[in-house]
Amino acid sequence: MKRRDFLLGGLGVTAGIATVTSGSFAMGQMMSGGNDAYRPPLSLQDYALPALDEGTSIQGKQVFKLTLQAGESQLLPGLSTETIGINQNFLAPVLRFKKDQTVRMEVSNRLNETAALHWHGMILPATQDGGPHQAIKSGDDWVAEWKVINEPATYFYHSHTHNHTGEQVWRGLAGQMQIIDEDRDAELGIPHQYGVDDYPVIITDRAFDKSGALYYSNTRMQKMQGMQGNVILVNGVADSVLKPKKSLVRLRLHNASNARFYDLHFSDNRPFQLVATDGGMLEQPQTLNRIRLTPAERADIIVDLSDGKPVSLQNRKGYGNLNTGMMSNGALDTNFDIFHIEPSQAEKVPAFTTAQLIRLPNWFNAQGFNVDIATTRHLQLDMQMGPAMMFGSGGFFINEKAYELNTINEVAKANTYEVWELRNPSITHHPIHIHNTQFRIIDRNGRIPSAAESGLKDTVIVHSEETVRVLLPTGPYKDADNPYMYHCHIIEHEDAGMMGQFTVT
Ligand SMILES: [Cu+2]
Repeated sequence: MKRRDFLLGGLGVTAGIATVTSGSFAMGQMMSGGNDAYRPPLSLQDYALPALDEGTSIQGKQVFKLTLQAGESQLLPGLSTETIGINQNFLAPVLRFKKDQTVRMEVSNRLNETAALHWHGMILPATQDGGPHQAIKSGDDWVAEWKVINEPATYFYHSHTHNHTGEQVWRGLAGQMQIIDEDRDAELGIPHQYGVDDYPVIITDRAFDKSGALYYSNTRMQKMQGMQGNVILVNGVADSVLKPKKSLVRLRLHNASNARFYDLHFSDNRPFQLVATDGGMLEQPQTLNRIRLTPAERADIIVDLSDGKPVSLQNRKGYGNLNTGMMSNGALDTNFDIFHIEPSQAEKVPAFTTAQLIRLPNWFNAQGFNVDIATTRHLQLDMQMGPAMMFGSGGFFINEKAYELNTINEVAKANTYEVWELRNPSITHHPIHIHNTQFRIIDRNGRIPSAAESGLKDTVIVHSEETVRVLLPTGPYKDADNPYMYHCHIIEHEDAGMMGQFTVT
């Protein structure tokens, strides 16, 4: 089936949708500043459900065997692409486990290069975190083990290799983790059956050259806007169609792109319920008809498809670093489809009506803090526009320092609460990720954030000219020697130096 047939053919799609989606055809011709990105005509493919890995129970632990490997993938029709992945040639299985389990990740690096594998969002000992200090040399093995104390939600695992995170993630070293609680989901009426009514939607963008090779550029200009591509993949497949088995589905939206921001909505503007963000559920479902996701952010949404009508998840242009300041790039900042849903065969099930989900920790309210604040840290995100940026090796700083492997920038006390004030005077937006914690956003430029941002988070967008305060628990693990990272999750910014490290003692 050609995409035109899906958009215009006998599926009852209205002309209105076709008008909106026609923007995506223009993407085929667009280029980003000077690269020769290639996008062949694509035809619709089936939604790709990632392999599910729930581990093997061995002596009270959930054991996962993860092999980093290289291979060939067919990402574009008729062309072969060299990629890397985990237990597969491109991207990775979805890892599912439960709170209170001890997980043991046995990682084998069968790539011809050093790699590191980070468990994004997890609260765990620093030596198990998989940051740049836990590099795994080619041919070596590494084991990470921790007791799961995070809340059920959608998480991320990906390369975090010193200076090479961006290109390794781009080539495919990334996947989704899910902490699940099926009993609680059942009580709340939240879809939770993997591949039946609960679907990962891991969104990445990639650029290719005409031979089908992945195109990755590290020029100064590319670093500033981050590496973005003109082919949108969901779970590694472009232009796919999900045919859900039930009429009420949970989509685990996951921005696994290096740098691209998404402003997501459905083609018929239908509402959906946001039930969880990065690190756990919201207190109440939020009814929305659009949601923004910057790199590394996740959102679990519930969508009612009981009308049986096909619908597309789409990006609306106008959000992200491609339209700020001198970065303005109309070619890449455009409307396009993410993927399609065709629910005519879905079994009809009751609508989602739950009003109250959970209670969040009561760390603060409009009157002030309910916990003692051990420290307030001030972190300034800087992009130097002078010679250092254009000709030097750096230009990306936090508090005027580029990342150094052997510098501890901050020291926190275990089992305390801190306020981190993230200030962004630079010309682009920066999604900031802090390891080993799930925080809550206090305010943006002094204003209480939207209800959609009221839950547990590990990544927060700090827009240009914005100051965002977050309240974070430092966690139970003490280690004076081994640090955790905090950094911009536009991975090219991270690799270029917009990262620091802290210990918890
Ligand atoms: Cu950044």
